[in-house]
Amino acid sequence: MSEVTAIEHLIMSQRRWSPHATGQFTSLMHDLILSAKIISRNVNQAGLVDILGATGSVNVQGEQVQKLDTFANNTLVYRMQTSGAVCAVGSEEMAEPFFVPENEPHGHYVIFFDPLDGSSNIDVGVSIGTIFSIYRRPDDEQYWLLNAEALMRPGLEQVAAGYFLYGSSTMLVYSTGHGVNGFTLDTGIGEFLLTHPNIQIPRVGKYYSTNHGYFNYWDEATQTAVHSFNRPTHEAPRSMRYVGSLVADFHRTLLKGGVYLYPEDTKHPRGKLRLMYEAAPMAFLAEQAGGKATDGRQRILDIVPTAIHMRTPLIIGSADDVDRVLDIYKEHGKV
Ligand code: AHM
Ligand code: MG
Repeated sequence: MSEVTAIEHLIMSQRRWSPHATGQFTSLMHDLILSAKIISRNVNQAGLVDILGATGSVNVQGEQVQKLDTFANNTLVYRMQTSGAVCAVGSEEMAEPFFVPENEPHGHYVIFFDPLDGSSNIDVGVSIGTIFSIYRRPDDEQYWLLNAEALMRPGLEQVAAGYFLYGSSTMLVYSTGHGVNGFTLDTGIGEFLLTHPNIQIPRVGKYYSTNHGYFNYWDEATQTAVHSFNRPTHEAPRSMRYVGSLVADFHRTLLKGGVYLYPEDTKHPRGKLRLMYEAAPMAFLAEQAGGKATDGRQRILDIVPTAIHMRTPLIIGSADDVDRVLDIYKEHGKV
C-alpha cells in the first residue's frame, strides 16, 4: 500500500513542475473527482431505486429521487460552478452552456461533459460513464464576450480530457496531453489509485466494435470495412464486442486495441455521437495513447464545431485498424 500513487498526489506533484500554475486546474480536477465519486455511489445503488422510491417520488430520507442522468448533471454543474476554476460549463443535458457570472468566483477553464453516457444501460446493470473535455479560455478574451460561439473550439485545443467508467470497478482515465493514465477507485479509502500508467493502445487489436444491427443502413464503404474485420480474406476473423456505452466500448478498445465505429447511416446521417463531449475527448485520449480517431474524412481533433451539440461519425482505436477503414473508404471514393 505504501507505494501506491493517489490521483490527488499526482495532480499536486504535476502542479509543482509548472511554475505558472495558479492552482485552478488542481481545484477543477478535485471537484470533478468528488462529483464522480458521488455519481458512482448513486450508480451503484441504482438497483435499489425501486425499494427506496421510484423516480419523481420521495425516498426514505425524504429527498426527491431524481433520474440518474439528471442527478449526475446537477452534481457536475453545481461542483464546477462553485469550483472557482471554471467560467463556462456545457453538458449533453443542457440545451445551452452555463456561464458563471463574472461577479462570482470563476477561473479560466471551460468544461464540457456527458454526465452519464450510455444511460439506457443503467436498468440492466451494464457499465456507463461520465466523459469530460477541458479547454482554457484564451487570456485575452473579454469575459463579457464569452458566448456559446466562443466555446466552439477544435478538439486539438483541449488541455485535458478523460472519462470515469462506472463498471466492475470505478475508473478514471485521463490525459493532460502527456500520455494517458488510468486510476481505479479504492472504495475502502475513497481514493483513485494509479493502476494503468502510460496506457498505449496496441497498433492492431483483437476486436471490432459497432452496432451490427444497422448494417443495412450503412453505405457500401462502411459495409466493406466491417466485412474486412469479420470476413477477412488473409487473416482470422476478429471478435466483435459492442456494449452500447461509448465509455465501456472505448475503454476496452483503448486497453485491448481494435476499432470502434459509429459511422453515419441512413437513420443517423451525421452519425449519432456528439463531437464536443463524446468524440473529441475520446479522440484526444486515443491519440495520446498512440491511436487514431477520424470521422472518415478528417481527424476528429481538427473539426471546428458549428454547434455545441453537433454530431459526428466516429472511427477510433488502433492506428492500423483505423487506417484500414480509411483505406477502404478511399477505395470507395468516400474520402
Ligand atoms: P447517450 O449519451 O444518450 O447515452 O447516447 C450515446 C450512446 C453511446 O454511449 C453509445 O456508443 C451509443 O449511444 C449507442 O448507440 P446505439 O444504441 O445506436 O448503438
Ligand atoms: Mg452520451
